[in-house]
Amino acid sequence: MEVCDFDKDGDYDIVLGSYFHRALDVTSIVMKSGASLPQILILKNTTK
Ligand SMILES: [Ca+2]
Repeated sequence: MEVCDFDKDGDYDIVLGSYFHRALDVTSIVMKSGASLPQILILKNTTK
């Protein structure tokens, strides 16, 4: 997790990264769901 002004608008945003202890966990989830998993999630602060 990182808190920074990602979009340079003067407000702090939150950047979350994904972490799996075992690579097999990722493979198992992707195989079951057929979906890809995000590597990062950016929560932009839109308050004024
Ligand atoms: Ca910002």
